[in-house]
Amino acid sequence: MLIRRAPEIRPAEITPEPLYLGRRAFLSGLAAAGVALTLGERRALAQGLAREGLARDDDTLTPYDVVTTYNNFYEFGTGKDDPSANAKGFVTRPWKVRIEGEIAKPGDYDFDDLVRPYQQVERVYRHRCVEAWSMVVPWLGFPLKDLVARLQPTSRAKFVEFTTLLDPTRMPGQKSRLFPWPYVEGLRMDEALHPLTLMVTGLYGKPLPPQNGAPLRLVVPWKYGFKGGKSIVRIRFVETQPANTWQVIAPDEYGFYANVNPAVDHPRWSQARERRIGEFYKRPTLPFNGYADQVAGLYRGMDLARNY
Ligand SMILES: Nc1nc2c(c(=O)[nH]1)N[C@H]1C(S)=C(S)[C@@H](COP(=O)(O)O)O[C@H]1N2
Ligand SMILES: [Mo]
Repeated sequence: MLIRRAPEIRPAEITPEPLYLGRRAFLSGLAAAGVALTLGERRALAQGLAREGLARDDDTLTPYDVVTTYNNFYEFGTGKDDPSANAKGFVTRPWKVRIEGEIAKPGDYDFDDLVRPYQQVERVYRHRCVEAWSMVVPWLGFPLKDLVARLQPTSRAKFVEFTTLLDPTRMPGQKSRLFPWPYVEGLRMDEALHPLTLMVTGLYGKPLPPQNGAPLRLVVPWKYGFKGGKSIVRIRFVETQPANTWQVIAPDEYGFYANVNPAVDHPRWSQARERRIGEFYKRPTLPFNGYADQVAGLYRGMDLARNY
């Protein structure tokens, strides 16, 4: 239901008419339409997608300009507008991804060769930062489970670890000692195999801009945004739970699971509500960011207030 084949963009579909887009050309049409949609168009498009099970009735796509200029990517600075400014000349070809650990087929893959076998899908996901703001983003990518299946994990593979590029000459933020670089994130195997978990290569029908994690990043829509490591160069299958960067630097504030949970406050602020970027009134945060029906079963029997 959630998987959509990226349609061919035919000239007849290059029209910003929102309902037409929602029904027929879907998100690929957004690139052709120049992604300069009005609020009404973004709302109508999201409502069309809601009917297809891709969004909620109260979701409106966050404008392309906002998604690509309001970013968290500390390798390019800590301000929200730093990454779009500082990542401008970031070169993402050639790009190697090392895949190793508990799998039958380890190796160094060229990015383009790595992603080529997978059917690209377009998914509108709510994107909730731990800082209590959120967006609605039309991502382009492929389910991580498709990649994992091809790599043939061994029975010892219990977690997957994702590592961002380490290169202070290209990522100026890494000259600061803010983090123990490189940035590392991780998922439990069943989370990695969940069909909602995406390896993302683009947004709004276009290749991923550097500030959003080009050429390859992780997106796990029921977790806080920091679980989505950007500009990934290593994917490692391991037996023990990876030490993810935010948990390493602030273990009393950030856990491994990081499931969106309005009932568990951050020690310094509430997680009960969130500000959708571009909206004035805060809205309630939903358990598992609104994906509880699909993912709550992964955590049955776990104390989610302790395992945050
Ligand atoms: N390598 C790396 N990945 C990262 C981050 C980062 O600083 N470095 N920030 C995370 C946080 S806190 C969030 S909310 C999301 C933001 O993704 P976006 O800028 O595409 O919205 O990226 C996550 N991935
Ligand atoms: Mo975040």
